[in-house]
Amino acid sequence: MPKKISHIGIAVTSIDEALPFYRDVLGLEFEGAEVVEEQKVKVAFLVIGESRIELLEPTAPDSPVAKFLEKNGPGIHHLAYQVDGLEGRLASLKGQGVRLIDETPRLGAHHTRIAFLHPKASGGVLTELCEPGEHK
Ligand code: CMX
Repeated sequence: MPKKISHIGIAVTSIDEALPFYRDVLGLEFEGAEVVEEQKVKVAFLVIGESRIELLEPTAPDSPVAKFLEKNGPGIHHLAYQVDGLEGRLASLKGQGVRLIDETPRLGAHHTRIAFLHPKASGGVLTELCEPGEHK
């Protein structure tokens, strides 16, 4: 079983413009921001219980988040579940015929290893599985 909701990803055009709502209006703890080169996004994390809100700002015109914003505007982009044994889970999902975007994990924020399932395989919700690395 997945262990918990790791985070909810929200696509924004500008983290600087979106952050005050989450940090100052809702009062969530701002944990920090970083660029995830491999995903062509800048991310900012806000802590909520055991989970996080992840604001996603594209860093390049060909970022997946840029395409999402163009099509849908800002809003909920993906749901991420924390799991153990990410490679094994991906192999098992593949064996069940689930359409994967990433058959092997990629590097995400916070030294986390991540992999996405295709939204067409999960009822229209882009789904991420993630497993914290040794630094988290
Ligand atoms: N949630 C739900 N559906 C989505 C979606 C999303 N975030 N993004 C795309 N889709 C849907 C589209 O609406 C479209 O559906 P229709 O065919 O019914 O119109 C379909 O998926 C194809 O979408 P597209 O706009 O043509 O875009 P692509 O196929 O080029 O890419 C996807 C879509 C999901 C494969 C791509 O965005 C991807 O690989 N995402 C995973 C990586 C990622 O999102 N990284 C950013 C976050 C990184 C992080 O959190 O660190």
